[in-house]
Amino acid sequence: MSHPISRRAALILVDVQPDFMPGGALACHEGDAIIPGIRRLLAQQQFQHVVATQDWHPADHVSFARSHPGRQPFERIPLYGHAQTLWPAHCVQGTAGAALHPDIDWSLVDKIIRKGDDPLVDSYSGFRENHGPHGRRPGTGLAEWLRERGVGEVYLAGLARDVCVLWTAQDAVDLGYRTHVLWDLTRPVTPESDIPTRIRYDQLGVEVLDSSELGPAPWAAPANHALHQRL
Ligand code: VGL
Ligand code: ZN
Repeated sequence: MSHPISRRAALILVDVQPDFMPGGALACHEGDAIIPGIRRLLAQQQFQHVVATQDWHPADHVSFARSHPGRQPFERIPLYGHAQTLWPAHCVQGTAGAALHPDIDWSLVDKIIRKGDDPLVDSYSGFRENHGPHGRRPGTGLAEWLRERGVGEVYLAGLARDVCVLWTAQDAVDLGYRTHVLWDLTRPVTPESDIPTRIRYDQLGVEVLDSSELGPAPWAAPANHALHQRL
């Protein structure tokens, strides 16, 4: 309890979806272990702004191994001049595995950003698509949404800490946000990558902390609230 949360901070929940959890199509190691902590964080209402991303692919998405005859999941192929990892089919639009996780009250979230719906382009970051056929990386609308609300700091949690959370953090840093990752509320697709992943966050200038270190949010304290009601 040493890390106060600014009024200008947003919590971004990345891809909290059953397909990234045990039993899902692209399960992260212990992916479901983040659920209780995320529920606790949302119940505490310490963030002025909360956003969620949702991986949302068509059935024939370019990132699926099955879209490339002869290829296997987790192989890498060149695509648009960059390496593309081929994944098992996951988060197919309208399936249970693609839903926002049913154990979280999503009415506590202000904005949901769907990504990965272009059949030809993957999208790891919540801010913009991966490289596509035209070289550009079109935005998802998240940066504009945050800018309109004066957000200057982001806290990331969700899945996977070595893929979509990492790419979202990288873009957040590039866009000038003070960027934090709540390490205990993330899990990896590849647990063996945890040490290099952690080093990568450090190199990016991302502050890595645990959710237990958060709070209070001085602007939201009950005492302040009572004072404002009297004024
Ligand atoms: C993700 C691989 C493919 C993620 C999404 O949410 O980290 N990883 N699509
Ligand atoms: Zn995906």
